[in-house]
Formats: sequence, structure tokens, C-alpha cells
Amino acid sequence: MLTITIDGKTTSVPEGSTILDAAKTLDIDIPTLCYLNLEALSINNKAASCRVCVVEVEGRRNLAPSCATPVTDNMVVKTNTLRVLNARRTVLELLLSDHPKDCLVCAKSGECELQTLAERFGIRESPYDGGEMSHYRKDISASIIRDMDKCIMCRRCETMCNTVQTCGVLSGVNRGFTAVVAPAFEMNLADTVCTNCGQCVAVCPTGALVEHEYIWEVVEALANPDKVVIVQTAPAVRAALGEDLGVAPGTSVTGKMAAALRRLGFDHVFDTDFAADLTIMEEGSEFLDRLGKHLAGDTNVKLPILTSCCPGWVKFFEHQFPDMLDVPSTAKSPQQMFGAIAKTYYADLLGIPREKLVVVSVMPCLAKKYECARPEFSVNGNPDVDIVITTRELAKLVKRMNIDFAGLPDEDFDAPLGASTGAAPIFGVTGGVIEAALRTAYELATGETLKKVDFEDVRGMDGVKKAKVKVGDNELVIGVAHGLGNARELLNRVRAGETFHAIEVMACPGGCIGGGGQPYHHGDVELLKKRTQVLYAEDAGKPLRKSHENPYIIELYEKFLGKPLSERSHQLLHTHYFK
Ligand code: HC0
Ligand code: SF4
Repeated sequence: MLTITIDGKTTSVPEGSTILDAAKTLDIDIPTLCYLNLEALSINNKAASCRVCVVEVEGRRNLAPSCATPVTDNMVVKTNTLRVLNARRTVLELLLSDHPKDCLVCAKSGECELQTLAERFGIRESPYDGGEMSHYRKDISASIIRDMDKCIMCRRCETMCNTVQTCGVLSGVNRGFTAVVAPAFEMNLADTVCTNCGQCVAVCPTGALVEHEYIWEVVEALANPDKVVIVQTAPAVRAALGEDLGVAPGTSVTGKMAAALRRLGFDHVFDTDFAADLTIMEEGSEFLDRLGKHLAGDTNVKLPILTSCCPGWVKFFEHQFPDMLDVPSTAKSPQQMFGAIAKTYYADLLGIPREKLVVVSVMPCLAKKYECARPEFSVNGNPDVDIVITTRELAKLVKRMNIDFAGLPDEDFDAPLGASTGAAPIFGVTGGVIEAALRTAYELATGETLKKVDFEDVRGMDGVKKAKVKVGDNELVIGVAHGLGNARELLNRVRAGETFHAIEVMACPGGCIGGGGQPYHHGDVELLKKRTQVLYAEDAGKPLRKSHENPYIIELYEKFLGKPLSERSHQLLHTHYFK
């Protein structure tokens, strides 16, 4: 252990710690900008490019970046001398000299880390203005808007895209004033192998990378008297929405969210969780069908089955593993199953044509915006899901419409597309989809009641998990990965011949609770854990915890679909993949 004194407080830290690590143990808040370290999720950006975190070290001539300077024994550090404060102000003034001053109309206003630091250090003017400014065209995809005039070259997005997600879309190009992070050849994101996972957006400290907002489209739809507007909410939204609306992190806001959506004017308030239960019926049946054939010696059948509900993951394997497109489940995601059922079964129940129905999704995810726009999810140009907004966008809409969210009563979702079992909310956390599938697959395959519904071995934040589960006479090998880099590793193991029967992948670290459309976590892993606990608690508190027990799903099959994998199910609930 090494001893260090910072601002008069002394502590001991393990060898290899930085000054910033040591300061954290003493609750000394050194400001940072480019730095990002979520060790539990293997996310680590220590570019040391911004120099905002400089400190004075006794015996050294130069100021040291605390995020990249290792502690030495008996080091004495000061974080708040005049020299340090002046250096930080100069760094911020230089960053602002090449940064647009349109904070009033910036999508990141109020959340921008550069803006927050400028305020913290009392920057009231920009003494270096008048020099060269670089200008780039805006790049707008279905999910993301890139405005590189606002890029400060912190490289966080690059770390996420290249190191964590292994997509390799973003990298630093050019030098001096024209230096910027961009796709190769300045291509549009939509023309690259970008998965729309939005993890670059989740970590961008400024307005350089933001979601493509569709709040106004929702307001217009709600105001249109000729439309019936319904809404579905993804599992992970309820675990985080309150964070942006004055409710303590780690609080489930399921009931308040349903109440708020009703106050906003949605005609019917439904739940993606209903469709998550439906997904388990289709995907679980597909798995059992493939497994049975495989065990009977049919060599045409591919195992492991891969979950296919995460659109970032789907686009990833379409680009990166084009030789394995027959391996993933053909089941659509819950979002798209919901849309397909809403625009057929539910439109019929209401006695209206599909064109009169507007389906809005609230998702923790940016890739869902891209997913709903995929042409295979439309009928004669009319999409199954019309508009996707994120958790963040819903919070903005609630504020805009003067709704006192924290003061709302808890209300229920509407029937029939709002009912769900405990298997559904856990879709929002890594391991949850496969756990939900195992509960149903076990009972369908054995005809026995599952004694313990919690499959602890597939839970937790390890990047890649492997578990063995006994189903009847068979021992199934299950794989789980979250984050696309971990998914690549797992798929390479499959390619190399390692045996797995079923694999779940979620593109975002932690699963959808860490999605690119969730309230900004600012590097706080504890926050992600709190969101996880909300979803497991919601599961544990439900009277029914297996998807096949959902009475409205049973009714949907009886009245409309027939049975899982029926012709109509295939038509509406399954899809195919493209190279
Ligand atoms: Fe997810 Fe989903 S669990 S991808 O993470 O499967 O976005 O929350 O809505 O569709 O249900 C996101 C979350 C969903 C879908 C569900 C799945
Ligand atoms: Fe990379 Fe994901 Fe951002 Fe696309 S959305 S550029 S894949 S991090």
C-alpha cells in the first residue's frame, strides 16, 4: 500500500492507483471531463486529453493530470491552489474558444458536462474567441444526431465504440483545429456498420452525439382527433424514468409512469412486458423445437439458438457474423411483436383500420428507433410501430406538459396488452431474457412445475456468463453476454466449436437498464445496480412469474394466433435477417 496526502487528508491506496482514485477514497471531488471509468463493466477511458483534472504535486514542476498519474509513496497533492484553478480555467476557455455558444438551443443543455464545468469555474467570457472554428455538416441517422462542431476530442465515444462494443465505427481523424472523431471517409453513420446501440451517445459529455428526438411527433399525434394513439413501455424504462423526474434512483415508477402516460392523453396505456411474455412463448417454443430435432440427430438444425430481441445486437451479427444468420431465433423483438399484434388483433378489436392507429414506444434504447423503421416491419408503408421515444424524451415530455410526476398516484396498465408476468420485467437486465425463457421452456418440456423460478447463475454483471441448467434428462449449456465486445467473444467461442444450447445477448453494458436512451448515468455503476434491483423486485412481487401463465397471452393464442409457431404466428411474430 502507498500513503498519499491530498488537501491535508491522508490515506493508503494499493499500488497502481492514480491520484484521482486516491482522491475518490477521500471524497475529494476532482473535476474530470474526458475521464470515464466503469470498472465493473470494463469501460475505461483514460485519454488524459482534456487536462481539466490537473493537480499540484509537491516536488514536481509541472501540474499533473490526476486521472493518469500513479500515486507514489508519501506523495503530497493539492487540488485547489490558485495555480490549479487558473490552469483549469484556461483549459476550459480554450475548449470553449472552438465550441459553439448555442447552449440555449442545444439538446444537451442542462446535461452537458462542459457547460457544468464552465459554470463551476465561473467562466463568464471567452477570451480566446475570434480564432479558427471548425464546421462540420450534421449527420442524422434514425437514432443518432452527430454535431461534430461540439466535439471536444475526449475520445469517450471512441472507447465505447471500438474497445467496449468492438464496432470500430468512430475514430479520431485530422489534426489541429480540424481534428474530430468520425466514421471512416466521413461517411454517414447510417451507411456504416453502426449498430445504433447509442453507447457513444450515453458517454458523450457534450451535445456532439445526441439521440434523434421524436417528442414533437408524439405531441402532434396526441393532438390529432382522427387518430387512436396507444403507447407501450419497455421493461427498463420504469427502473430509471424517475431519475429525471425528481424520484430517488432505485425507485420503481411503473404505476406513476402509467398514470403520466394517461395524463398525456394516450388513448390506451399498454406495456412491452406483455409482448415480452409473448416473445418467450415463440422463442421458447422455437428453442424446444430446435433442441428436440438436434437431440434426434437432425444435422440441419443449428444450435445454439441466439436471442434476437435487441436490435443493436441484430445489426451487429448481420454485419459481423454474416455466415451465421441461420443461428439466431427468428422471433421478432417484443417491441415489434407488440406493434404487429396492435395493428392486427387490437385494431380489429377496436374496429378501426391499422392506418388510424398510432403505436408509440417508450424505450431505453436508441436502436429501437432504427428497428421500427426497418422496412420488413411495415405493411404497405404503414409501420407496426410508428414512433419511438427514449426514457429521457418521455421525461422531457412529462415536464413540458406540466405533469407533477412525483405526486401522481400509481395506476395500472390497460387490458389486454398491458398484462404481464414476472418473467417480463427482467428482460431489461442482462441474463433476464434467458431466465424468463428457461422458466417456460422447463415447464413446457417436462410438464412439471418449476420449484425455484430464480436462475441465479445467469444473473450478475460478468461480461460473459456460462451456466449449466438441468431440464428433464438434458443438461443445457447457457451463455449470456452484455456489451457487443463480450458478444463477439462468445460468438467466436461458438465458431471455435464450444458447445452452447442457448445464448442471450444484449448490446448495452448491463442490458437495457444501461441503454443509450436512459437518463445519463455519468459513470455511476451503483446507479445501474439500483436499476437492476428495481426489475428483480418487480419480478419477485408479481403473482405470476412465468410467461405461459399470462391469462391475456393464453387468450391471444385462443382467439387469434392458434398456438406458438402457428402459420399466423410466423407471419406476424417472426422475421429474417440480412447480410
Ligand atoms: Fe429492452 Fe426488449 S428488454 S430490448 O432491453 O427483448 O430497449 O427494457 O424493450 O423489444 O421487452 C430495450 C428494455 C425492450 C424489446 C423487451 C427485449
Ligand atoms: Fe458505435 Fe454504437 Fe455509437 Fe454506432 S451507436 S457509433 S456502434 S457506439
